[in-house]
Amino acid sequence: AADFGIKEALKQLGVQDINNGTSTGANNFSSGEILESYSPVDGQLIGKVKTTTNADYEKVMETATSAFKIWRTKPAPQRGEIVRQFGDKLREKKQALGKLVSYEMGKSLQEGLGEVQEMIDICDFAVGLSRQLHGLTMHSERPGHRMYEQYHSLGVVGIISAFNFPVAVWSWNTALAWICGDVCVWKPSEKVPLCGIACQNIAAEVFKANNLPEGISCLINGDYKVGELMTKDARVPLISATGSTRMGKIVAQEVAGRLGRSLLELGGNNAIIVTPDADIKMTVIGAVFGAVGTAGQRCTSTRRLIIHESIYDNVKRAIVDAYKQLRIGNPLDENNHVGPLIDKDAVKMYQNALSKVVEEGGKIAVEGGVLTGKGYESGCYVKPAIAEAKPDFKIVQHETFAPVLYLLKYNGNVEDAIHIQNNVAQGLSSAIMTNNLREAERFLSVEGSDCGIANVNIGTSGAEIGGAFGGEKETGGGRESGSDAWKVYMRRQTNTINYTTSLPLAQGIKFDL
Ligand code: UN1
Repeated sequence: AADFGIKEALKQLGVQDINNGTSTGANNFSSGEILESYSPVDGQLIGKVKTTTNADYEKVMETATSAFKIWRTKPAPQRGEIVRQFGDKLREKKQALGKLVSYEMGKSLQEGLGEVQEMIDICDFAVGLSRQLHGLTMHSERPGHRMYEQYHSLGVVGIISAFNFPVAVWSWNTALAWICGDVCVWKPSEKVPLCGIACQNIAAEVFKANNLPEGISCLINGDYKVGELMTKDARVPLISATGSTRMGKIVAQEVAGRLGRSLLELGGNNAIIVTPDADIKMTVIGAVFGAVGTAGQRCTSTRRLIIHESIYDNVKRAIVDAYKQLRIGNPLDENNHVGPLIDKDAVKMYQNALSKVVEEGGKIAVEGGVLTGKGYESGCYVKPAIAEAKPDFKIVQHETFAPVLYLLKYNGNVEDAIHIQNNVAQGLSSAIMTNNLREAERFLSVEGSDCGIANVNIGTSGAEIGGAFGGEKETGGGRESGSDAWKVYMRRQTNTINYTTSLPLAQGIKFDL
């Protein structure tokens, strides 16, 4: 654990605290209104940031587009070397950055450090990938011709990220975009602006030490209006946006309207199916971490448990017992499991979900509530709650970004459980707990889970960076991080070369002059 305080962490990250003026971060032209960042941990003002005006944005785009002209000409493995150095800097700053994530966003320190570890992991992945940006070669139908495809850098990548993973999601995009030869403009969530400044400073340090243009990494600050500058801007060929389905639909239409590309990672309504053949002990660990980790504010958080009626009471009892062990409090204290929600608006949405589920006929199995008193002064700490509900309740169909878990009962066979699991608008993460091979394989088959992530004997959250991350339906269809997610950050070109002295046409077409 880090044995220094938040002030020291801010200092190490080049972020000014409240007593020392306003942070802008490296290569940031922001001159607009002040944005204040309050910690949900203790309600204290941590620091201030200036927002990006339209004129500032133009300056950012100028540096980004001119940096792209230089960056794209560097061989990909050299770009990989820069990302390797960036990963090393993150290793150095892991404690400080993990601490800031925990303090500004509210997730537990272990999870804050875990998030920085994800950044380091994606850098390692990207370094290897920088020598593997492969295209295919094909056999031409024409004699003396060669045909192949290659991937070229795309340009300026606009990144819009959410408060819940204030640093990792940016790095999943940047680490890949950078080795692909793109430059990035990032709008972090206005709820966690200091995390943005800290990351920007780390990146800028690496580019500067290598005499590379600062514009390879750019930061813009503010709310959705600042994001809109990018989504409407034809100079930004790719927008990668993480957040609510509501936001994603607006971004998708805006970007599609100019025929740009978008990579969307939106809401989930993730379920674990618990069959009669489930290992109950494993189920409890997976479900409880999935439901209360990050205070239920992960896109992959477990929202629904779909439990077979024959084991329903047993599973319910085991989970309710486990909830009694949960310690809620300051996330920087490693003894606590659950920290605060991001802000009071989130607390209202949590309360709303709990009253809605009762209104619709649900039964509370673990009582929720907002915590008050010593240590809970920020007003953002809530008790993780469990409600017994029906799959078709409106509130169960809806993603509430809070620690509210719905227990749903199924009878019949695994197909019935799969039907319940798929019968929601979202399609991010899903899991089945079973030792029955037939059930597991059915769950993974074409007739099984319709989500982008489907796990067996693992919960819904905590994906590794090596796989492609994202989901279907209202989750937006994008894939980030591992596997071949890099391809969306590049443009593909098909090349045919004729090395003869005649010009035969494809499809055998005769055209004699
Ligand atoms: C998110 O919540 O935006 O699988 C991403 C997980 C993390 C990523 C979550 N690796 O929970």
